[in-house]
Amino acid sequence: MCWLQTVVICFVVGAVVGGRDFPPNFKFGTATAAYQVEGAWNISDKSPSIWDSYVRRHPEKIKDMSSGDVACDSYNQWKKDVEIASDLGLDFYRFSIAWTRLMPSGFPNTVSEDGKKFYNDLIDGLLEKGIEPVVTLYHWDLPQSLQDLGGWANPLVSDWFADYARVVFSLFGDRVKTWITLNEPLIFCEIVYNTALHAPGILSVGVGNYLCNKHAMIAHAKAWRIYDEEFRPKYKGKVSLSNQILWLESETESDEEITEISRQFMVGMFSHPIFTKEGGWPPVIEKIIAEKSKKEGLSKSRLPPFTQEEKDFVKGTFDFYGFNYYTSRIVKKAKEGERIGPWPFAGASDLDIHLTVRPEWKHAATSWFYICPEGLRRQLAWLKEQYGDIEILITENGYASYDGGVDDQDRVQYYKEHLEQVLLAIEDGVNVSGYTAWTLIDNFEWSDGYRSKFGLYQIDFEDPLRKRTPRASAHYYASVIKSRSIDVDNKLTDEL
Ligand code: PNW
Repeated sequence: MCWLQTVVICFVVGAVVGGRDFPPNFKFGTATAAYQVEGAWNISDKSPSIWDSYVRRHPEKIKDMSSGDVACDSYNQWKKDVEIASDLGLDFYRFSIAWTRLMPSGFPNTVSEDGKKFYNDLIDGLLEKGIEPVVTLYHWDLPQSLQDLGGWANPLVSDWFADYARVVFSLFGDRVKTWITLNEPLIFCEIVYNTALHAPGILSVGVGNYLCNKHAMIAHAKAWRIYDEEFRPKYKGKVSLSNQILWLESETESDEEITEISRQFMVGMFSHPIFTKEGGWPPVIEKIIAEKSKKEGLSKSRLPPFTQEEKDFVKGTFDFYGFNYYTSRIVKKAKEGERIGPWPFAGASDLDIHLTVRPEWKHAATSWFYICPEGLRRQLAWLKEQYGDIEILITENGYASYDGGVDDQDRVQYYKEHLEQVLLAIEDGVNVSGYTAWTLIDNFEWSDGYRSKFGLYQIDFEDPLRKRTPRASAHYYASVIKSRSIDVDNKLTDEL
């Protein structure tokens, strides 16, 4: 073989292999959320959250009539969670703090000793194993006492949240360097008030959702500014929020405009106020809702405006972009009387669109889940185009199955295909700094109860100790982390 051939072959092989490897500083993690895993719902001085109340008032809203009362019992079994996180070789573990466990009255006049100890132990346990704690302040479990005062529809919620954030930063900020203020306002505002399918189960279509959206943006900004002024100088951490995004694609070229408007609706609503120079709602969305509200005979838009002062206060309150990705949709203009299509969609009522999926996208084990790995890369490119070259941390991505077995090759496939898209996005020049698998262990999947499973580890929910068993996907993910490459064995072995 002549030298030129050798060089060409080496170059091609190098490019292919290189393209399958993650950059050396890329971080891998898994995520959970307090209500989904902790259990111990009424232990010690913990007060009820909106989910504790919701599953009692509306057991019929949960497919298997279950609750998170015990869940994975992580409140008692947290050492096992740390152990398996360490077995996987995780760089970080993302979990959330239950506001009602740490501050039972919802206000900073009560800080629970038990709550403090639980999160201190968990954080220290992770650090001892060399795993970085990534902490979410709010993953949907508002204190019921604050819900009784209006919850996310009351503008005061941003002060309640800010007070809570200050307590959390002051207790754990010395050891936690990456913070997520809010998980998916799209879901806990838009979906909740437009469908009442999650706690608190209040239906207020086109009104409650927008109040919540605005208050969530202000709450996030207050928390970020508190961190920035009072904690960043000594702790030097990073704070952002996590947005859940369905990649939206147009069916035909003529639907491109409405598709872009839909993206602004779904992503822009929770990003434009924070991540753009001008701040505030995406102008196109503000206009649509104002016009609709006027036609409806209202004196003001249902979307509460930001004052200039509020715009300035909210914009720029980020250190990275937190992004949760699961699925995609095709957007078409709705025909007369046509419904929005497969749940969920932000502000469905104000956009006359119909969402579908491509026939080749396989359905996973929950109503809204169709598999489209390419959507992840396209969404990452769109985020860069819209908000600039900012660091993006993928804070969730994972697969739902009904089958709880351990040889979960379909989940392995999902991870492989999505990690491949992350690599391609990095090649495209998007600054993706890390990836989080949802989720470490099977857990309470909100209105699906325990029917759909997302875990790398299977949980035996019949076992009082909630035994954790690694699935093939856990072996695969551990190998990916170890080799920093996606081309690894996906067989079930007894290594973990
Ligand atoms: C996220 N969608 O919710 C949440 O952050 C997790 O608590 C949850 O368990 C996980 O994803 C799986 O559901 C989502 O409609 C809710 O595309 C809805 C969607 C995606 C994620």
